[in-house]
Amino acid sequence: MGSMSELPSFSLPAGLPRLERCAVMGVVNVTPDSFSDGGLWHDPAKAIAHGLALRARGADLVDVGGESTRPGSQRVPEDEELRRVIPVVRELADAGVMVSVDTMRASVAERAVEAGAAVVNDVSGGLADPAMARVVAETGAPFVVMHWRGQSADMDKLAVYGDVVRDVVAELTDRVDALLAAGVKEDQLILDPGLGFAKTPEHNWALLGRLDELTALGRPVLVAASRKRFLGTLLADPATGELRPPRERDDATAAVSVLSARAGAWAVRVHDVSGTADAVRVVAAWQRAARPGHSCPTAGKDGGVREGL
Ligand code: PMM
Repeated sequence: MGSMSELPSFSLPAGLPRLERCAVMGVVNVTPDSFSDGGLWHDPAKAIAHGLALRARGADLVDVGGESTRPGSQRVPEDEELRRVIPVVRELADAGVMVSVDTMRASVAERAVEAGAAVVNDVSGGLADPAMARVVAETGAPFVVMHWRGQSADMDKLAVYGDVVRDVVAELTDRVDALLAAGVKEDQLILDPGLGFAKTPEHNWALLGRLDELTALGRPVLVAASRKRFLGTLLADPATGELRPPRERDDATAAVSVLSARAGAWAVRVHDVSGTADAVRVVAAWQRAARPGHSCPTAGKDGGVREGL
C-alpha cells in the first residue's frame, strides 16, 4: 500500500496528455436539474461558453453531461440527451478542448466520440447499457469506469457494505474483468470510486481516506467529490444543522483535490476549476521538492508553478 506522498504509477490511456501533475476535469452539465448547477448551462450556447471558460481557467478536460444523476432523479429520454450533449461536444472539440462525455448510453457515447469526444465517462461503468462495452471497445476511447450499484432513483437503499473500500475495489475489479472480456483494452480503463452513488458520507470519507487501496490497482483513478452532499454535511451550520449549499462547497472541494492529487489520483472532476487548477500545481511543486535530487520548482509547462521566483 502506497504512502500519501508516493507518486502514482499507472500507464495513461492513449490520447490523454501526460501531465506532471493531477489533471483537472471541469464539469458542464447541460441539464435543467443537476444538484449544484442545474439550469445554468442548459442552453447549448451557454454550455459551450462555460466549457471554454473552464478551459481558460485551467481545465485539462471538460466533461459534458446531459442527464442529472442526483439521488432520486429520473432518466432523460435518449433523443433529449443527444439533443443536449452532441452540439456542445462538437463545438468544444472543434475549439480544441479535450472533451469527455458523461453518459450511461452507448448510443450517446458513440455519437459523442464521432463529434470529437476524447473520453467516455460512464457513471454506471458500463452496467446501465449492455451495448456500452462494445462501443467503448470499437472506439478505443479512454473509459471512466465508476463504481455504481443502480440507477439514481433508488441508489440510496443500495448503500450497504461490509467494508466499503474492499467492496468497491472488488466490484470495480469485476467490472474491469467484464469489460476486458468484452474486448475493451487494458489501457483504456480509468477507475472512479463513485462518491455519493449508493454511498453515505461515511462511505465517501472511507473511500477518500483509503484512496491508496484503489490506486494500488495500478490504473488511473478519477476522484469526483465536487460540491457533493457529504461536503455539505461536513460543513453544516452547527446552530441549525442546515447543510452548506452546493455552491459554497468549492473551498472544501479544492481541499479534496489537494489530498486526492497527493494520494496519487490521475484527475479530479470539479465544477469550480480555478481553485483546483492552482491547488494541483501546488501539490506537484511540493512533491517535486520532496524528491531527492529535485530541481527548483519554478517552471514546468504542465505541472509547475506558472512563474519562477
Ligand atoms: N458524479 C456526478 C456526475 N458524473 N462522473 C464520474 N466519473 N464520477 C462521479 O462521481 C460523477 C460523475 C454527479 O453529478 P454532478 O455532475 O452534478 O457533479
